[in-house]
Parts: sequence; C-alpha cells; structure tokens
Amino acid sequence: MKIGLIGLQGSGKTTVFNALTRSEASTAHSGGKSEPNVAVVKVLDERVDRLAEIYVPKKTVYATVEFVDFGGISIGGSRESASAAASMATMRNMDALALVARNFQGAMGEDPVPLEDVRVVGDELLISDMIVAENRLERIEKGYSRGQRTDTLVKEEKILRSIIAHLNENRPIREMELTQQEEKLIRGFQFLTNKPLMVIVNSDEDRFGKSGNLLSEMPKGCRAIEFAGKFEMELSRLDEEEAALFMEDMGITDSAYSRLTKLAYETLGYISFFTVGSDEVRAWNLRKGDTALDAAATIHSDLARGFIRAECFRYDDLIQFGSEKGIREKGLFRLEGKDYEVKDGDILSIRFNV
Ligand SMILES: Nc1nc2c(ncn2[C@@H]2O[C@H](COP(=O)(O)OP(=O)(O)OP(=O)(O)O)[C@@H](O)[C@H]2O)c(=O)[nH]1
Ligand SMILES: [Mg+2]
Repeated sequence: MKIGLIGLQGSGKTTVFNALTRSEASTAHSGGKSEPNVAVVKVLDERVDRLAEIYVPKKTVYATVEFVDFGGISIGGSRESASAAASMATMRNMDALALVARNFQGAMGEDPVPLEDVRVVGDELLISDMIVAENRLERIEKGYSRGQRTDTLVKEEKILRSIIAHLNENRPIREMELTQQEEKLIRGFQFLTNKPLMVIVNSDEDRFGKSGNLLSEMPKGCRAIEFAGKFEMELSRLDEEEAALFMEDMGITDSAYSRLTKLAYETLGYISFFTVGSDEVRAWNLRKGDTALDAAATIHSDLARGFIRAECFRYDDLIQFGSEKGIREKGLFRLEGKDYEVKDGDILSIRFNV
C-alpha cells in the first residue's frame, strides 16, 4: 500500500513523515521542488507474531506500507509549474492520499486555517485531473478527425465528458457514481480526485485535542485524524517507555503510525490474509470483496494462472484449537474455489498447476 503525504508548503508533511517512519528527513523549506522522501514501514500485526510462534518459520514477512512525502503544493501550481506537474504525476501512483493541513502558527505568524487548506489543495488536485481529462479528450477528437472511431473510444469520450462536467462543478471524481465498467475504463488515468483521501490535521501542542468540530467538517467521504506532528516526530526518537509517558500526558493512545495505517486500511477497505509454513509466515493485503483468485495473483501470477483450489482456515480457529490438526478434526478446514471471497484473517494455501 502506498500513501502519499500531500499539502500546502510548510504544512508539516516532512515532520509527519518523520514521525510516521522514524526517518530524519530535513524539514528545511523545500520550496516544493525537491524529490519526494520515501520510506517503507512494516505493518505491525500481532497475528503475524502469533503465527510465527506456532510455525517457527525461517522467515517472517509483514505487510508493508510505503509513505511518500511530496514537496509542497502551491496555489495555481498545477497549471503553471512543470515541477508541480511532475510531482502530481508521481502522486497518481499512490493508493491513497493523506492531506496534511496546518493547524499551527505559520512561519510568518499566520493563524492556521486548516479547512481552507483542505479546500485549496482539493482544488489543485481537481485542476490537475481536469488537465489530464481535457488532454485525453483532445487526442480522442484528433483521432476521430483522422477516422479512428472505435466503440471503446466513443465510450471513453462519453465518460471523459461527464468527468469534465463533474469537475467543472468543483466536485471530486470520487463523488461520481461510476459503474464498474466505467471505473475500469478510467483506471489508467489514476485521477487524483478519485483516490481515497484522508486528512491529517497537524496541530501544535496547544491546539491538539481541541479541534473536535473541525474533524467532522471535512469534505464528503473524507475522514480526518489529528496529529501533533512535531511533538510526535520528537516522540519517535525516544525509546518506547519514555515515549509512552509523553503520549499519556498529551492523551495520545496510539502511535501516529498505527493511527494512520488503521485509518488507511478502513478507508481503502483493505483486509489481511496469511500464508504459513515452515519456510515462511507472511501477511498479505487484499481489498474487501477480492476473491481467492485475486489472493493467488497477489502471491504470484503463476498461482493465479494455474489455480485449482484454495485450502483455507481461519486464524481465530487456529488460535482456538491450537493446530491445523485440531482444525481438521473440527471440520473447519475448507477447500474453496476461485470465486470465494477472502475474509480478513483467512489463512490460505493455493493449490495450483502450471
Ligand atoms: N508548532 C508546530 N510546528 C510544526 C509542526 N509541524 C511542522 N512544524 C514546523 O513547520 C515547519 C515546516 O515543517 P515541514 O515538516 O518541513 O513542512 P513541509 O510541509 O514538509 O514543508 P515543505 O516540504 O517545504 O512544503 C518546520 O519549521 C516545522 O518545525 C507542528 O505540528 N507544530
Ligand atoms: Mg517537506
């Protein structure tokens, strides 16, 4: 899972990135131009630890989240600056965006207006999508004038026109009700306003915990959490015991990292399944609704190509009955076909033949 940290210049993206990933990236003013900072962090999951205790594998592999800290977005940047356009292009590869909104006094003493920041950044994303949609439409029309008119192109033209009309009303694409087929047609564009969006309200220590209403005033379909970015970055540099004391003082129950990954899993509708054995115990991510065949493809394309059956049992049952043998005796060991909808906590083994 890739999560992009975006926001206006100086909103604290790099500070939040450091807090999330225990990195030491420089928070000196980037001017919005630098290469993004990237860090991969494993998703702590005590189920993986329990499975490793049971199977004692040679290798234990956790699911991972990649955090990408982008340079600041400036107002009007999407239309005017080449580096902003390049940065937006990289943002399109993210699975979800986390918008960092400043809730502390700015470098020039400006009071924070986090909701306004959310709106402004949203507008830039919208403009960037508009440019992509308009460019593509123009090319399709050029194709028509040269006699290239296929059914697929006509369908694409239709959906692009409705997207442009929708964006013109200042509404993100994620608010459109698209059919699965339409989603598929536009998937390649990776529209920014079609990505799941989370907001991180980045507060200073005085404001932290006092913005209750703010968190519920976010745009439709977009969930917010509050961080004390700078404070939490400093926490991430302490040892666990010390950090726990400071966290308690501020009323923070869980690390920034754990709060954001939890929200991301919920927002994206991700679930975890596991593969187990004496070689490797491993956690994998899928989207809610994905099938056994999708699970096979996540592990390796050969497994999907030669898919026969998925052997399946539940993590909870394994813990309750202690062993695979116990699970078989209770009749809880199942064989599932390729359309089986994988559930969070399933332990799978794919039978295949290529
Ligand atoms: N008081 C306070 N200051 C913060 C907080 N987060 C960041 N800052 C300060 O804001 C300034 C900018 O922080 P960065 O993390 O570099 O912000 P950025 O969004 O990465 O900035 P650009 O990459 O230049 O757009 C630094 O001086 C930080 O110390 C916070 O939660 N509270
Ligand atoms: Mg930065």
